Formats: sequence, structure tokens, C-alpha cells
Amino acid sequence: MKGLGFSGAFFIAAPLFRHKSKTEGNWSMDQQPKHANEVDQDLLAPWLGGRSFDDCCAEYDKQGYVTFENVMPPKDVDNVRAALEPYLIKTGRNDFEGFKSNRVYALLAKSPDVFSKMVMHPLVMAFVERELGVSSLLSALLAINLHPGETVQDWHYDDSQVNIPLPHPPYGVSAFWAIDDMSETNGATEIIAKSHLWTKPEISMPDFEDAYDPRERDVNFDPKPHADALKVTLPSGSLMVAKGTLWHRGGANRSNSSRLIVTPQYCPGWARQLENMMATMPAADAAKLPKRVRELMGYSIHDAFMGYVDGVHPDRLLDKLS
Ligand SMILES: O=C(O)CCC(=O)C(=O)O
Ligand SMILES: [Fe+2]
Repeated sequence: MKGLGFSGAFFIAAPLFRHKSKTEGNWSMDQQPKHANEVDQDLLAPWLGGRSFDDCCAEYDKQGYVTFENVMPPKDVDNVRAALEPYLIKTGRNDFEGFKSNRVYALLAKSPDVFSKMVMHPLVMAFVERELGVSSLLSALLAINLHPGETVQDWHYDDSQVNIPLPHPPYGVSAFWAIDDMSETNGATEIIAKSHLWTKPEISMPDFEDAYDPRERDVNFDPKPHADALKVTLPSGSLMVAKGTLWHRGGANRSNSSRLIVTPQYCPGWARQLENMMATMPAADAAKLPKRVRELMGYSIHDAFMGYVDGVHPDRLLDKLS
């Protein structure tokens, strides 16, 4: 989001625009992610398109993102589509959400089985744990359905809410699951490769006034063109994993059909989640979710004891319910 750094929480954006004049931090660009977890190469192999996991990580570190085609089987894609169908009703409340887009939040509460499988997908978890550590949390989980005529979103990076001056290591990892094909014309997510390494932002952060300007733009108008912008076109079922510091935006939909994606976003265990995941459902419902999903929601501890409840691990609350 435009300096907002929250994929979807734009409606609480007012205080977020304070960060327009971010200055450089003292993070070295050569610094590599600290948490290189042990990954099960055999488990991941079917999704890597013949590459090794290390090669994929090298590309991700260099470009700021990496893509994987046809990761989600068509049956699972159908299940995601069916789970979302009843909720694709309301359109966005501002230009960032998209006046011609549906955004659906709190997805774990809406369809626990379908979205549990998505948020703890081993390929995504491998990148998340490597970048953010095993105590990382699910920060946001939303579906974004662009209708024909939707205009380009403002450029942004998803961890900007952390509000630590750039450059900094990624304090987020965003997954983008293509439910529909993402094409040249239907609003494929656009990225600027290597923008996670910018020492000075080449693009201005989202502007509060612009975001709430109720006037709709022409679908062909791009207020902030960038020479290195790239449309990430992908077939349905594919996945993009991007660093929280990579500049990106939703594209303009100049086609005749809608474009549906789901984007789970993750943050470190010490950061506040964009969506208050534990409040999205009663604890008794959370108790029925897979353990890894509960941990990602916040029923977990970041070393040594961030996240305790009444002096104990939050999962103990759920033990009492099950
Ligand atoms: O819709 C898209 O392709 C990207 C949306 C996005 O990046 C966001 O809302 O944070
Ligand atoms: Fe985003």
C-alpha cells in the first residue's frame, strides 16, 4: 500500500501517512536473512519447476520476489473460489482498496479448511520461516477481486506499517496466490524488481488525499509510471512470494472479466499483525484449526515470552476448550 504497508487495512490509514519522509536506516544491503531453516527439499521439489530451493532463494533475495507456476491443484483453486463466492459483494472504500474491487478479510473464519491449507502451505512457510523466523505470524489474509475498469493501485510495499526507516531487512513476506489467471490485461500484480534494495525510495508513498479522492480515474491512466514496472503474469494456481520491502501494486483491469487473487501476508513474531487474527473467531473455533495455523494466528510465543496470556502459553487457553 501506499506507504501504508498494509494490504487492505487502508481504511485505518489516517495515522499511517506520517511516514512520508522515511530516512535511511543503517541496515547493510549485503545482510542475508538470519533464519535459514532446514527445509525438506523433497517435499518442495514438485513446486520448484526443476530449480533447487537454494536457487529459488537466491532469486528471491536478488529480485525481491520469486514465482512458482501451478502450485495449487485445480480442485483446491475451485474450493477457494467457491469459499469466496458469497463474499464478493462489497466494493472498496477508497482508491487503495479499489472502487471496482472486492476485498474480503478474515478468511480463516469464513472457510477454515480451505484457507488453513493455503496459509500453512509448505512452500510459502519455507520462505516465511527463512526470512522471519519460526515464530512469524499471519499478518493479513485477504482476497482481492479486480473488476473490469479497476485502475492501477498506488505503489507500496507491504511491511511499511512497521514504521522503521528504509532501508531495512524485510519485516514481512507476502504471498500472492493466483486464483484466476493473472494476465497482461486483467490487472496482474505489478512489481519493481530489486526495489527492496533501494536506498532511497524512487516513488512517493501513497498520499492520503489521493487515496480518498472519490473520483474514479480512467482505466488507462497511470499516475505513477515507472520504467522498471513489470506485470507478473501467472496461470491460475500459481504463487508469487515477495519481500515485504518490494514495491508493487495491483494492476489496472482492462479486460472483460474479473481477476481474483488471495494474499496471505506474514510478519515477525514481535510485530503487530495488520489484521487482529485472534479476534476473527471465537477461541473455541480456533481450537479446531491445525496447530500451525493457530500458531500463525497468534496462539504462540515469540522467544522468550512475547504473547503470553495470564502468564502462560496462549495455546493453554485452547487446551481448556478442547
Ligand atoms: O491486487 C493486487 O494485485 C495487489 C494488492 C496489494 O498489493 C495490496 O493491496 O497490498
Ligand atoms: Fe500490497
